[in-house]
Amino acid sequence: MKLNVREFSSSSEGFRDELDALLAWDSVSDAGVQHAVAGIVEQVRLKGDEAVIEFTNKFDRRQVVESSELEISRDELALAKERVSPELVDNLEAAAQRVNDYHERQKQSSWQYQEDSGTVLGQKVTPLDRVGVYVPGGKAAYPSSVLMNVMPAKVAGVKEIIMVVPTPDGVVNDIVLAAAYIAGVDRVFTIGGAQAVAALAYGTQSIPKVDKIVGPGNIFVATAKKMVFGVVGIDMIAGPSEILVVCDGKTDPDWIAMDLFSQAEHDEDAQSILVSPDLAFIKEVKSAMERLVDTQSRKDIIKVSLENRGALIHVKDMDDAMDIANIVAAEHLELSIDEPEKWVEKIRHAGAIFMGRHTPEAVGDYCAGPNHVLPTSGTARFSSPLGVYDFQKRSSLIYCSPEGASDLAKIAAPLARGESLEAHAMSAEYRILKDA
Ligand code: HSO
Ligand code: ZN
Repeated sequence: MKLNVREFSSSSEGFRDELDALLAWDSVSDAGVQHAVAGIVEQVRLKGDEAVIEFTNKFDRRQVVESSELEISRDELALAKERVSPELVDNLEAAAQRVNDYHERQKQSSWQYQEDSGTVLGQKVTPLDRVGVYVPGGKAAYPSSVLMNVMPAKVAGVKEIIMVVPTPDGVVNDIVLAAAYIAGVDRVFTIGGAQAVAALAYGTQSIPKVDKIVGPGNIFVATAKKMVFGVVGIDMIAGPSEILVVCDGKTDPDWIAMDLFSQAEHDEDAQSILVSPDLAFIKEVKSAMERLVDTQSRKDIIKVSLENRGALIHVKDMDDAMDIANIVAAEHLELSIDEPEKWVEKIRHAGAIFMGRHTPEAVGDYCAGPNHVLPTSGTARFSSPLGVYDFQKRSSLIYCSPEGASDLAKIAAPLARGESLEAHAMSAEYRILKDA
């Protein structure tokens, strides 16, 4: 089967333009969607449960009458777990444990220091009180994402975690519910879309208002999250999955083909790119992909994704490859090369870096330990994987000793007068010690 994948070379004229065109991605900007979402958010804010029930019945084709029908209890989650095969439950639990252990190391602690005057300065770290986790229904219902979104919040010490998941036609996904049980979600509501985001942001009679909303969703969910940002915190607006594989030509081409497929199979907009200094190897990977693609259950999605946004890029050498990796700032970067620990030093921008030939991105998606919620679309230039720090916040601590206050007032008061703020100046000066 012939595959249509862009092939180009970093030494060709116009390479940078070609690369930029390949990477271009327009996230949330549809005016029609904006308008629809604004209407839904407003209705939920004004009418609460009544609007949530109305939109849920309409969009998920349900017949909910009472808001209590929207909640799934912890006992029901436990029953869902019973319906999942014991092997799968074991694997979910093993993954949860590894994700937990990794994230434990991310916990930030409060700190303080004392100055000679006795003044103490510090930072107090506190978990968020209540967090909402959005879990998509339908084709992108990933139990692994339940673990990845909930575990860091748990480790941070968030008191209450509320999960929302749409159940179109009332169909629940037992594996998603089992993952919620294992991860320790406190309450689950079977709602989705912009109405779920609005319910979490503003609270309704039966759905508690949260402090932050995390989790991926379709364009309606992403647009709603952007809209309620400020009322609540949000994690990020995730774009389609991406993988950039840098290979020196010495890894089995079948392995690389499958690594590229593993992200391409997520959806038609996903992006899989191979960068290599070995042109013959690029051809081998291409033939491997052509041989293997029809063995894939999601071959139709893979083909479209590779045709739309895939690329095979020939580079001069490994330094050139590293430069391109830094421009792309990929969500997932595989360094399928010798001495990855040496080359990784050159990488400045990537969501997660998979080092060596034996580290497929797929293990990171499930169970290696690090989070699989990662910055996409080049946002790794300025943002980081979802982590415990996203569920902790910081308060500054200041304790002034009498001597310390007196000293600081002498600096503060003139600065306050420079801003014409007399009350500030006097408030500080009242603390100046008479005999100092
Ligand atoms: N690779 C996805 C996460 C995922 N993969 C979930 C499989 N399941 C994030 O880009
Ligand atoms: Zn994946």
